[in-house]
Amino acid sequence: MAGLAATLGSGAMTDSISNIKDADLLFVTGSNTTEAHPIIGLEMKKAVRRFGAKLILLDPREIELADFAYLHLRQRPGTDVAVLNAISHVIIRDSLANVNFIEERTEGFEAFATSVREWTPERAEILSGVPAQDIVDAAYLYAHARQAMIFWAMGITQHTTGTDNVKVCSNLALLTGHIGRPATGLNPLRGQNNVQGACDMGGLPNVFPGYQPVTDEAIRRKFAAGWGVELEHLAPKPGLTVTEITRGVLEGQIKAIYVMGENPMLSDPNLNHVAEAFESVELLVCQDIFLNETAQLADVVFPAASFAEKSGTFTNTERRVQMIRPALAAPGQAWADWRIILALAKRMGAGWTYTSPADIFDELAALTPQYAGMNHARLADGGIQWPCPTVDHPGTPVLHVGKFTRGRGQFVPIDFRPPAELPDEDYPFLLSTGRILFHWHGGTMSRRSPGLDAIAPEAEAEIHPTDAHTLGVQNGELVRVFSRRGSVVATARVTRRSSPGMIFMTFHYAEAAVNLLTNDAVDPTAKIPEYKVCAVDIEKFTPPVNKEILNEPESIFTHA
Ligand SMILES: Nc1nc2c(c(=O)[nH]1)N[C@H]1C(S)=C(S)[C@@H](COP(=O)(O)OP(=O)(O)OC[C@H]3O[C@@H](n4cnc5c(=O)[nH]c(N)nc54)[C@H](O)[C@@H]3O)O[C@H]1N2
Ligand SMILES: Nc1nc2c(c(=O)[nH]1)N[C@H]1C(S)=C(S)[C@@H](COP(=O)(O)OP(=O)(O)OC[C@H]3O[C@@H](n4cnc5c(=O)[nH]c(N)nc54)[C@H](O)[C@@H]3O)O[C@H]1N2
Ligand SMILES: [Mo]
Repeated sequence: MAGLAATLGSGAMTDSISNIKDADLLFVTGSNTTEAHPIIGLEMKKAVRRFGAKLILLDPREIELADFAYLHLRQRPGTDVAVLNAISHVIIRDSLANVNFIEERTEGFEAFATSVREWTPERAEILSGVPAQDIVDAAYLYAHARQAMIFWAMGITQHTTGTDNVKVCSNLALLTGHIGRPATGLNPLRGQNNVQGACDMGGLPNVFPGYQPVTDEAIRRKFAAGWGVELEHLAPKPGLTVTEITRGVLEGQIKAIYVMGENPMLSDPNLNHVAEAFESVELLVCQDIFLNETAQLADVVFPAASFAEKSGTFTNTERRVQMIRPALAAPGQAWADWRIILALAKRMGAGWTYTSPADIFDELAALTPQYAGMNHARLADGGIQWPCPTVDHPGTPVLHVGKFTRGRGQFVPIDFRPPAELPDEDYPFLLSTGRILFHWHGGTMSRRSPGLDAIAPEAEAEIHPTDAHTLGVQNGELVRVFSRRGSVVATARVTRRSSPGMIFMTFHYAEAAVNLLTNDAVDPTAKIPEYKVCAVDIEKFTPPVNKEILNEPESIFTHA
């Protein structure tokens, strides 16, 4: 895998945040940008209000960006392939495609054009609920724009069709040539402050740093030499993903888990299943800045220092590598993560000699082409965007200029597949999960802030007024939401933000851990779980004693 596919796999923005103001069209889908990426959200608002950009929003919910949208397409969750194929259909049908770009820069157009021939806007409307005329309008707006940027986040990827969804976005950019120039491109907004960096460092089961595949013997030789280890110690077989590890424990394949800065006991899907695995694994080691729900089950806990207490680099969503420096001393026995790992490696007999994060970075840069021209001394003067191949290279604000890394951009025909579990007679509502501005994931950090907890103190279930009326539920009353896998109690928030038949909840509240409900079906390629669609039912709830006790399993999910 090379080039565009690898970039999409690595999921970095192909363009830069500072170029957003220069776009005349923003296509945002599956990203609640003003809540989850508020700084980028500000740039989008500025582009629309101050610089006259048009915003197309493809999102099932009436999020804040809807107020800024020229066109808001509200699809049924899980029907993005239908809508985006239909937009491509109109672009080809009405001769809006960028023929020169397709000829010079792409391949696979004919097969792709054939694949979307049947995807009329009318057919997409039946599946998605988006009016056919809105699909036509979106096609014209996107194709006619001079500079159009596509943005997406978890609303696109957290599906069993996540990879397909990303590919249909890519087809759209190739069809119109909206890539490889400033203020265009495919711009996945990465989630955590350093998830981009973690992936760049090889924090994935199938690659070494820089997305270099473990299956390639030449690559393995290079890393064996660079790391000073025997070739046979570098496994040629890709490892397991998170959901596969959970299953691996239950099937007896996995004996030990070492968790660093993650809280799977709240963030993984189908928590009852996860709990079974984490309770039964022979050895569980957790390295975290707090004793989170997962660490509470651990045999060994290593206290780590937080971002504000250590030095190193974070790489953000636009591929910018930036230095962090300690502003505070780490409390108690907490150490920077690299020191903990180094100490452990030494006890296990590894001859590691690293003396600082700068030292580790130099080894990384020597083996990772995208980072080759960077070092801590250079980064001290400001962040640099990869690829940065040499020490005098300024970094790369826009990817794929003039040529795709892989050569030609590949069109990929994609057929529609429905989500793994849809509402039925027994579980008639569709549950979608995500975030609000005020909290962070399982709340391990944000719920320790009295200010944030005062603003958003309790778990809510967003429900449409029509459904609330049918169920006899008033705004602010308690409801029980339950799926085939579990049950939680939350406060009803009666609002038109979600459509009839849909419930939206966050996963920020341990006492109403929404992942007790979610489905652990995953995308076959990316292995990302389908957090955005599962079937639930909902009923009014009268608390007998204490609502916290009803969320199972009580001992683990009650927030400390
Ligand atoms: N305040 C805050 N900010 C955060 C985080 C946090 O926990 N709190 N977490 C960070 C992390 S790790 C991440 S990954 C990002 C996530 O950032 P986002 O992905 O923007 O956040 P989500 O709330 O998961 O929801 C994404 C959007 O997808 C929409 N959606 C739901 N179903 C579908 C669908 O089928 N198709 C489409 N196209 N859209 C759909 C939802 O309505 C929502 O607007 O946020 C980061 N920023
Ligand atoms: N239902 C549902 N579930 C989801 C999602 C969804 O949209 N819906 N989104 C998914 C997504 S995109 C994500 S990214 C995951 C997030 O899931 P997690 O990553 O499991 O969630 P966090 O709460 O961010 O956990 C981070 C942990 O890192 C610790 N930590 C913070 N800083 C440091 C540090 O410097 N060193 C160490 N060692 N530890 C540190 C924190 O204390 C915390 O315990 O959740 C996923 N789960
Ligand atoms: Mo994320």
